[in-house]
Amino acid sequence: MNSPRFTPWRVTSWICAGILAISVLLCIVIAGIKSVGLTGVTITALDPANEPKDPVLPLVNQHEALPDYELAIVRKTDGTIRLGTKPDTSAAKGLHWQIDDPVSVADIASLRLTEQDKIVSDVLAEVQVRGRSVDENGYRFEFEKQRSVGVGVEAFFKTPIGLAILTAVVLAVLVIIFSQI
Ligand SMILES: [Ca+2]
Repeated sequence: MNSPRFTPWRVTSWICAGILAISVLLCIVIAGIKSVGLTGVTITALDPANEPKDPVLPLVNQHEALPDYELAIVRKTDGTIRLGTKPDTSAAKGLHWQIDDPVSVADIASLRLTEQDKIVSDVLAEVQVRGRSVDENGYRFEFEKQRSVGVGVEAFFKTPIGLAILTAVVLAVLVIIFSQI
């Protein structure tokens, strides 16, 4: 009894369409959660008198004795992104780092502020990205965030669930195409 409405291919095709619908829904939900990207950070020294300075020697220019701050994003996976050093600049009035390629806040383990010393680089403060700003070890970290579809989708497809769903979607689409032939 093979009613044309219920051929095995048809049924498979419907199941695949169902998987496709659920996958797309999951994709939107997870991408939505991960879509907040960090676009900039401003760091202010709360106590400028305590900023790290190079030892002032008679021959060293006073200007060079100012701190050389470096900021890095430590990601949960995929390693660290260095945002660059601001040589010989005080953070008393706030130093701003722009992040041209926003990083999903959900993927950030911490932000790490170091002072680039010629001999040893010291970690001055390390914070998690929470809320609008965090004070740590004499420094204020202010975060600029922006929601973007691109950031969410990119972060989503880096997760194991994302990869599994991508595979499922491709297979489902192929089965649907072949079942129509
Ligand atoms: Ca310096």
